[in-house]
Amino acid sequence: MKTDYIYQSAFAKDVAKGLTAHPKHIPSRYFYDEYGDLLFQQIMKIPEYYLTRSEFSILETDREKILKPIVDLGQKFNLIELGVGDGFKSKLLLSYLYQQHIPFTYYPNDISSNVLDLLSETLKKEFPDLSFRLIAENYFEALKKNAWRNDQPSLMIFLGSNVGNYTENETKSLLDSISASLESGDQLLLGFDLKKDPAVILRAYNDEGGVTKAFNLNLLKRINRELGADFDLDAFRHWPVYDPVTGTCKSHLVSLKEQRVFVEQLGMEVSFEMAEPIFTEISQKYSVSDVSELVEKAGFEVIEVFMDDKRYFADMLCRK
Ligand code: AVJ
Repeated sequence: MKTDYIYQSAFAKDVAKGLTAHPKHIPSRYFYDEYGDLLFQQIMKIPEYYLTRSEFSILETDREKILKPIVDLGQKFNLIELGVGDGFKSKLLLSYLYQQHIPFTYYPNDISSNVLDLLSETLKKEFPDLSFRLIAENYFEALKKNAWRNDQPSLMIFLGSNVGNYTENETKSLLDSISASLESGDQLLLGFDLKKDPAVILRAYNDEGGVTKAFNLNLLKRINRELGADFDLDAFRHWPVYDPVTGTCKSHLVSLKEQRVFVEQLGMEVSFEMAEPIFTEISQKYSVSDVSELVEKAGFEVIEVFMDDKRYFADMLCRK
C-alpha cells in the first residue's frame, strides 16, 4: 500500500513530484534560499557570467531613453519589478528617477523574502523618501494578486533574463499573465540574453571557479537540510549543455554512480541509475525577433530595443 503524505510545503511537494518523474527534475526557483542568494550574487560578479555586466551597461547608457515614455505621461506611476534580487541593476533606474524628483511608487517582487529584506534596508538608506512595497511571491502569484492595481499608469520591469528560466509554453503563459495584469498603455521592459557564440554561453554556466556548480548543487543541499535527505553532493556532476539550434541552455546534476537517497520528510527513497540526470534549470537564449514575436502574441507592441556594445544582451521596451 502506498502511504499518502500531506506535504508541509510547496517545496516538499515539488521535490516529491520532480524526483519521481522521468527524467527527474527540480524547479530552478528553489536555488534561491539564503545560501543560494549569496551564490547568485557571486555568480553575477564572475568573469564568465557576462549577463549582469552587459545589462548593467545597457541600463547605465540608456536609462534616460528607456524611462522617457513613462516619464512623458507626466503622471505619478507604478514601477513594478519582477524578480528584483539584490536590485543592483534596478537601482540605476531608481536613482535616475529619484534624482529627477519624478513621482512613482516602487513594487519590487522576488520569490526570496530573504533577498527582499536585504533590499528593503538598502533602499531606505540610499533613497530615504522612496515609497515602495515589497511583494514576496513567485511571479504567477504576484501577477494574480496584482497588489499595485490603482488608476496610475505602470511600467513593469523584468530584467536579468529571468524570463529565460521557463519552457516555451510557460514563457507564453507568463507573458500572458503579465499582459493581463497591465492596462492598455502600460509598459514592459523585458531583459533577455541573446543567442551568441555557444562557447561564451556555456562558459557562463560552467565557470572555472565552480561557483555555478555550487549553486546547482545547493538544490541537493537544501533538500538535505529542509527535507532531511542524505544526498552525497560529491556523487553528482554539474553538467550544463547548450543547444545552438533552440537557444536553450540546460543545467543538470548527473549521478556518478548507482545510488539510493532517502528523503525523510517525504517518506521516500529515491534511486538513481548510473549516469541518471536531474534536470535543474533552463536558461533560454533568444534572438530579438524571437522575443518580438512572443511579446506581440501577448498583446504588446515593441517600442524600442536596447543592446550593449557586444550585443550579448537586450532590454526590450514594449507597450500594451
Ligand atoms: C537569474 C535566471 C537569469 O539563468 O542565467 C545563473 C540564473 N543559473 N547561473 C540565468 C543562473 C546559473 C540566471 N537567472
